[in-house]
Amino acid sequence: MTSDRVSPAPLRLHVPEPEVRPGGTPDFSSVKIAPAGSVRRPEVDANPEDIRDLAYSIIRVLNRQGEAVGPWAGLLSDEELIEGLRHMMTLRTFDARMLMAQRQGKTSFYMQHMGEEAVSCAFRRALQPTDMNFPTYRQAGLLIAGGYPMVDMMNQIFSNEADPLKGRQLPIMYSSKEHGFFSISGNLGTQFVQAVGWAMASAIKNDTRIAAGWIGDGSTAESDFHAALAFASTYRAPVVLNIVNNQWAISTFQGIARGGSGTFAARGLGFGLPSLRVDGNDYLAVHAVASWAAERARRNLGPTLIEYVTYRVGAHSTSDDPSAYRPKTESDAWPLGDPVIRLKNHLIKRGVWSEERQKQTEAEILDTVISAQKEAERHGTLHAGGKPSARDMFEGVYAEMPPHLRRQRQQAGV
Ligand SMILES: Cc1ncc(C[n+]2csc(CCOP(=O)(O)OP(=O)(O)O)c2C)c(N)n1
Ligand SMILES: [Mg+2]
Repeated sequence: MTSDRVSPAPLRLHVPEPEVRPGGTPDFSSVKIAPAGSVRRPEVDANPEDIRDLAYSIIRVLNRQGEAVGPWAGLLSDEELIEGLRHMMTLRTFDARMLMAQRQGKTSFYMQHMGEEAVSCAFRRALQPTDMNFPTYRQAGLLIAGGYPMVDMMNQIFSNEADPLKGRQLPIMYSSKEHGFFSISGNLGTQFVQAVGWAMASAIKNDTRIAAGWIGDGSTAESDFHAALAFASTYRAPVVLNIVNNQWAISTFQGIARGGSGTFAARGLGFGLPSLRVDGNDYLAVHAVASWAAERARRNLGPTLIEYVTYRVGAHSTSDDPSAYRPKTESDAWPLGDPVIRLKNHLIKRGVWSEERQKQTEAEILDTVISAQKEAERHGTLHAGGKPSARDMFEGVYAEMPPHLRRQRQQAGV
């Protein structure tokens, strides 16, 4: 008889809390980090069932002494690594200049990559130029490392007369089919399903191109993330599914979206996907794991889920102030270090680089970025100079313009 029972305690929810708040001492002691070189490298055709442990560790190549160690090391030549360092440094300089341009009112908005440069720069090297990325707003390294002209990126940021997207996208939401960079969508999560759909289409057409989907830790809470995994798993789509866990989703710490799964990579296990976790601040590790996954996709062995463990050092965007929600020194305490410094130290250790060459290269890159900026500014900035024509609004949407738009265009006199 239910009426005799003691009434149960009221129900309540569990709301995860970040360990430290502003004013507190940063603490990453709960981040378990496997020693560099300690995680095995399975064969590319490994059965996902046999490598479930890789979702709970962290694949790392560069150790604290700057040496490349273990089974994931040794894929890139000295020249390729130096080029990789240059890409990351270029992205960092590009960010610094564009952040300043935003403060000067030359663009309305900017988002930087500080701390996460290795992820997109090293990933790009693992793909073929004809493969297709479905990026978020924090993977401009795909363009920089893919040789996309910086001037075109800046023209887009300034929404000027030479903006390849004609002012139709928010600044930094680039798009370039030729460079395998699908138009960025501000609606989080959508890139993941589209990447899987594109990969399925590629297989249906008997093509050889693979796709890469990109999502942030916070955005994995979107339904699209789970729908993408279901389709990728069922049809074994030729796609690499990338989760960039930079610890924060604007002001929300990663514990909210991660839930009870332990790691973001572990989400893939329920879908039977090979799920790997990698040190996102280690250029060599990112490249090695991305190459493993790309080969798997290309050999028709199906999708791979990769979690990049990294840290968003800067603000979420120019509209954000992180001091409101995390200690100011938190990034200094991040245990995986800085991707640029780590690769630099590795190259010095290899005897192919020096602090002096680093300084020279920094100066060279700054010159290149400044001249690109000067060229872009000649085409206009947010409040000065040339703008895309109002006529552009009507172009490139319909093969045949409907009568009501033709009338509107006539009325506008463009
Ligand atoms: C569907 C949707 N919901 C909310 C937003 C607002 N929003 C923009 S960025 C962001 C945080 C995303 O965090 P994360 O996925 O971790 O990516 P990160 O910015 O850290 O790279 C939010 C909530 C959005 N753009 N789209
Ligand atoms: Mg995030």
